[in-house]
Amino acid sequence: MSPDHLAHWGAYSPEITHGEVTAVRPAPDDPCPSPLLDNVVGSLRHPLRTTTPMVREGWLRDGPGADPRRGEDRFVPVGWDDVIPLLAGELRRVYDRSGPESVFGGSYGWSSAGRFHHAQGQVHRFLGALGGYVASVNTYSAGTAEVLLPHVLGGGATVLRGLTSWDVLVEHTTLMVCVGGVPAKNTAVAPGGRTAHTTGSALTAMARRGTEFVLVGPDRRDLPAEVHGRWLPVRPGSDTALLLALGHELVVAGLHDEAFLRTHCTGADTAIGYLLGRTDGVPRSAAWAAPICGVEAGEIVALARRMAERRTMITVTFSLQRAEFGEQPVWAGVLLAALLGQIGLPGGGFGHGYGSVGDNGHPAHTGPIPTLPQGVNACRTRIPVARIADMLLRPGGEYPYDGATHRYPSIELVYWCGGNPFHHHQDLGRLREAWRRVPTVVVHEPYWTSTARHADVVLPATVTLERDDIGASRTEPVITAMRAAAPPHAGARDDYTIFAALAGELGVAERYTEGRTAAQWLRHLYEQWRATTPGRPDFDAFWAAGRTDAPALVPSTLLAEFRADPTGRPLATPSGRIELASARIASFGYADCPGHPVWHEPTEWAGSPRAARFPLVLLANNPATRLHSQLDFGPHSRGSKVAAREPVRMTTADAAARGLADGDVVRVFNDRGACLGGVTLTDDLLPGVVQMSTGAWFSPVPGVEPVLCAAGNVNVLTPDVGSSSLSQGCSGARVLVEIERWEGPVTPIRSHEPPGEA
Ligand SMILES: Nc1nc2c(c(=O)[nH]1)N[C@H]1C(S)=C(S)[C@@H](COP(=O)(O)OP(=O)(O)OC[C@H]3O[C@@H](n4cnc5c(=O)[nH]c(N)nc54)[C@H](O)[C@@H]3O)O[C@H]1N2
Ligand SMILES: Nc1nc2c(c(=O)[nH]1)N[C@H]1C(S)=C(S)[C@@H](COP(=O)(O)OP(=O)(O)OC[C@H]3O[C@@H](n4cnc5c(=O)[nH]c(N)nc54)[C@H](O)[C@@H]3O)O[C@H]1N2
Ligand SMILES: [Mo]
Repeated sequence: MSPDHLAHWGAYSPEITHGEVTAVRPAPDDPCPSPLLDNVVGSLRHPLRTTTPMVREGWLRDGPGADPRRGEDRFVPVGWDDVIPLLAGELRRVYDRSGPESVFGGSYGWSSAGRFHHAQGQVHRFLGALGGYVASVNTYSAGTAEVLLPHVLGGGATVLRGLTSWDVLVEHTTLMVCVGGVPAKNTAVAPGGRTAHTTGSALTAMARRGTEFVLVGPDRRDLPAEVHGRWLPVRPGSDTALLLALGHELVVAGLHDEAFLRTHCTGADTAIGYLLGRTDGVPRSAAWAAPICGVEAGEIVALARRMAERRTMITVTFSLQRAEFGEQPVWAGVLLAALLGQIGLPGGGFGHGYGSVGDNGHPAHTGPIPTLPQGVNACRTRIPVARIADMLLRPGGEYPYDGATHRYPSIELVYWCGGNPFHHHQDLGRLREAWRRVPTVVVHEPYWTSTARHADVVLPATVTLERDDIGASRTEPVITAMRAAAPPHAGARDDYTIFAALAGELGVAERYTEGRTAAQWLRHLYEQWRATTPGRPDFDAFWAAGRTDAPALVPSTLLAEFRADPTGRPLATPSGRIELASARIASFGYADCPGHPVWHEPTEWAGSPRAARFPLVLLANNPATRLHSQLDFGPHSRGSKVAAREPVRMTTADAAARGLADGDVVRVFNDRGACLGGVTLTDDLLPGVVQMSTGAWFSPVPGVEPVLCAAGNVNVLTPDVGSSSLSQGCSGARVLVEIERWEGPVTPIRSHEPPGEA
């Protein structure tokens, strides 16, 4: 039987007893179903569900305004009939007084699978119908590369969307150098969900056919043991130095492909000049890189030679660019692959994020899939997504971004739907301060997340199992009829239904709904799609069958075509070629991102002055046991906790040096804040490196400054600085910390209970 539901972490069929999920059956053809499915059990009637509209007591009593109580205040239940006119009145007030440029509707977040009930799309449509809103651009995932790569390899389609397919790698790649690994945990997840998780089997097929793997990185767990990779344990943040040194070695040994550099690249002389130290007298040699990276020079030389002998794919994970100077490891990876002359050869070259997400490197459809039209946004003001706290703290302030100077708007109302900034943003103590300056914050949420707790108006949203929807995604062979499996919990309503009621109150119903109910929209979106995709059954037949075929999946051939005919099929860069040095980026004059790949010592790394106070490098990466913060209370996520806190993996030596043992509760801290975690000992990490995943629900202990999170949310520690002036991306991947035993009282985790009611 085909699965009848989709989550970002896979397709499944739920077993529901008395309105609650008691078990899940993964899609029968999924070779590697994700353990994250278990988190769905018990999630429908969980005590952390929002049940009725809630308004913050201080906001209700004193009206909109900056308020230090936001996040600590109690909530007042307000019925739907009262909350809709109340909120509509506030929206009208803000739009009339200050216009669309005072409403922030970026609303970044993964929300849930499903093409119609896509929370972010719905809020965009709604605010668009009201006249527009300040939007955000780029992602927390790959925001730095999203700005860099169009300059280097051409628009997003080239590398972020068009990786060489895994089956080509299985056939042709003889060496895969995995900078940041190909972490199996990450491939559980793909936007929109997949019915089959196939990245793991592709990796093992490669290993079986004799592909050699090298893991470059601080955590051995980042490459599945089955591929028997060699571990080159480089210090976090030093990868650029390694990649440059590998390139240097190719050049001095004469192993670089001069013809390819001449015919397919521009700026090779500048980049090579830097490698050789022609302008500053510092050759980026193996001997130069060895002490930076913490690996032997001989190892670097040997790896460079091996790469030149083999059909080599270099992959760099997204995490490397989620950091200060995050452009550099990506650009240096492209430079190295270009020096090898293998870009566009089957199974060779450069890939960004193989293994970062489960759909990367899989054929995708080029034809349309059913999609909710997001409407028009008449407001042109946008911010780079991770600059939210800066925007709220510095209205009218200027900032550089991708070659221009921009100005932050002055925000009076924040509307969030389908995301959790109090999970995803950095330096949460700073975000909390910024957030308290906004006059009004509105959040739709199925659960009492930390963002919901920091809102003034909280509207309870349904979850996917409570509504009909259409499931489809980029690399999925099928379109799925996602049928509702349970009634909405308590007073929860669909985002669409909520916005339709508000739109009615505000006189824009027709613009938002186009006169359709949610059920009519599903039929409309499907039929509209069917008109472009012949041979598919009508909506009723599709709904009865439970699925239909998506458009054909096509492997990407863009770089192969460019290789075959660089003038006839140029890249979408200024020169039409691979830009190893970019005249355009150089013309921006950014010291933190000059016109070619360079090594810059980051602020947050083991070799920096900060390390004297905070000597451990914390990898603050995406969690193995959930998607971000979603369902952190679910059985699989909860089962991973140590003493109910987020686990902190550390080596036996680093623990012993601090008198710590497995299972101890510790305080992980720096000058931005602290969080509590539970020690897990491991031998898979480089000494001096610790790892703690994102996504534990922010649980600030009242009255403690700087912020102390009892649950273990690492984003109280991470720096809220743009990756560079070019991209202004998220820098949350790594941070310096110190760890000590927690001697304080057993601090309750308040985020595991709903907030207080007035
Ligand atoms: N330090 C550090 N920080 C990071 C990262 C890191 O590696 N390190 N990773 C970053 C990355 S890559 C990302 S993508 C972000 C992820 O950040 P987010 O995408 O914001 O995280 P989620 O926990 O997925 O939040 C989605 C929210 O939507 C809610 N939701 C689900 N379905 C619906 C719905 O139908 N309607 C409504 N209204 N709400 C719904 C969920 O309950 C959940 O609270 O985090 C980033 N933050
Ligand atoms: N299970 C699960 N899977 C997910 C997600 C999730 O929340 N849960 N989130 C999804 C999303 S939105 C995204 S964007 C992707 C993110 O994909 P990535 O950004 O690739 O994932 P991360 O886990 O943050 O980082 C991958 C690995 O990089 C290593 N690393 C960190 N810093 C360095 C460094 O300086 N050098 C080297 N060499 N390695 C380093 C870490 O050990 C880490 O395990 O994951 C997706 N997959
Ligand atoms: Mo992401």
